[in-house]
Amino acid sequence: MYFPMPLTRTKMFLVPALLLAIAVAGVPWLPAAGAPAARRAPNILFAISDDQSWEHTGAAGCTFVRTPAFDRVAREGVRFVHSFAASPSCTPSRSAVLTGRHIWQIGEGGVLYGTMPKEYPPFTHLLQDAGYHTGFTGKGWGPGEWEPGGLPRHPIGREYNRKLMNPVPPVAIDPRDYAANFDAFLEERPAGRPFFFWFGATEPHRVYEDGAGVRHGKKTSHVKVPSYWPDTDLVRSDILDYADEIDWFDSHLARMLAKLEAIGELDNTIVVVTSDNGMPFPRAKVNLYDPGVRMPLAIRWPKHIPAGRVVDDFASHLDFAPTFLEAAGIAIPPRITGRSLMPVLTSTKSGRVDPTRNAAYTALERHTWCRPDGGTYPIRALRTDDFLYLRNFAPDRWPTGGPDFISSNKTPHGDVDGAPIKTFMEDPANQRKYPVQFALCYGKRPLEELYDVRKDPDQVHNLAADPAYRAVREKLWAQLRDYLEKTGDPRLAGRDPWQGYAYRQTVGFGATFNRTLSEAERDAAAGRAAHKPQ
Ligand SMILES: [Ca+2]
Repeated sequence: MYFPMPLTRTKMFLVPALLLAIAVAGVPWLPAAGAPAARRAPNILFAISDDQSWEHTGAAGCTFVRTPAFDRVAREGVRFVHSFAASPSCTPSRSAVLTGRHIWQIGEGGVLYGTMPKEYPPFTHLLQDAGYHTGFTGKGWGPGEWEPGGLPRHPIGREYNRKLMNPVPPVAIDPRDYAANFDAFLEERPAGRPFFFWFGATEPHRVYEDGAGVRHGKKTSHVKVPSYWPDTDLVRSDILDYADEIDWFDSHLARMLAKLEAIGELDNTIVVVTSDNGMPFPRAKVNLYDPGVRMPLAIRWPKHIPAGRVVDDFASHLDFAPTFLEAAGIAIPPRITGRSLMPVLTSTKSGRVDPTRNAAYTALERHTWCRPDGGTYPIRALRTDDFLYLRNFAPDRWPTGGPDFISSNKTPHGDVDGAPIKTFMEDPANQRKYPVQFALCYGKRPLEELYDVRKDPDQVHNLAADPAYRAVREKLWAQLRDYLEKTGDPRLAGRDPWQGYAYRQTVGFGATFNRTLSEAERDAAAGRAAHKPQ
């Protein structure tokens, strides 16, 4: 019997399990007597940190992080240097991973504090239907409310978050013991079933323990501050505190790899390590410059993926869904926009494996509620080997939300996370002291931006108005426009459905903006006393 069920389980659980056993009988990976191990469906461990930019891994050459687990996956598998999230904000990025579609193709799935429309079921449900045991620890899909979108069940699977760290870590670190929760998930796996597990660390999302990086031996002298931030000890220390949380994420990944190795499952597990969006600093997270959307990515699957390769093909987070489905022997539905990475993964080549993988398309609509009317900051971007082209569809708006509105983050410039660097840069005296940096991080932006990324890796010299680059700019806009048209972006047609999407934050000050709640509910959720009766 494939799925021995404990006798204590209810009949309600047994019936679907038996139906499932019948449904998967024809799936080619099902372990048959004497079948070679390589024909078994692989397990999938999907490790996704929260707010980590691409260059902050040891394998990428960063000297102030300690990421032996990521580096091992890269060394024993493939590392991608041109991996891009769909959007630089938690929820839209995760929705795109799960659906394999761009944020302009998934309705309310494309905004922070949105929902998951049932029209675009996540790949995890297809894995479940084929017999996969699925679950997650830490942060899964979100933040938002998936239920109003009408999905019949959770977008990932069962939650494993009950095991807590002992001793309790510093307050800035998530108290949940991710690796122990992975153990709990494995213990509940029915015999003979492959698994999909989502390890969603909440690190290195803010807040940080101030000075933790330096206290743990990191050196401010190792930090290279990009030209768009003030180069001060405060900024360097803030970056090291971020790095310290990357180390935490990696330490749990190391424990998970060790566990899989100990139970003999590591080599039949596709291990993917990435992040959902870039570092929570000005002009990084919630921006379509590289620090906001270019992601670490390493994938390991011995016997299938030739090891030790660095690939510079452009990979999108939309590509995970079709990759996993292909690996599991499940047909890829036509609704998925991403392309399977399997041909690149199984190649023996390094560098550019597939010449057609030469561009990334990224997008932003809404992060926090940081404009009075709920208006978003719409951007679409095209990144190639040589250039970054951005189209700011509403250049009259402040990219950060601006100085005059208290956002759902409870601050002005709400799309910049609260941080030492934020407080420092927004101080009026420092605005005057660092006018170039302040303008780059906080200023309004023109309709078009164009950066020559080979000459200008910080992406700070906008060439869009330079006559010498006119032909390049026109060619890139034509390419981006054609792609948006082909993939049905309402923004291109002048429509703005995003403006009307609910902001579904239900706890804290942000609930003030949740129009799906009554005024009394908003007050209660935001922790304010109810208004006196009129
Ligand atoms: Ca995030």
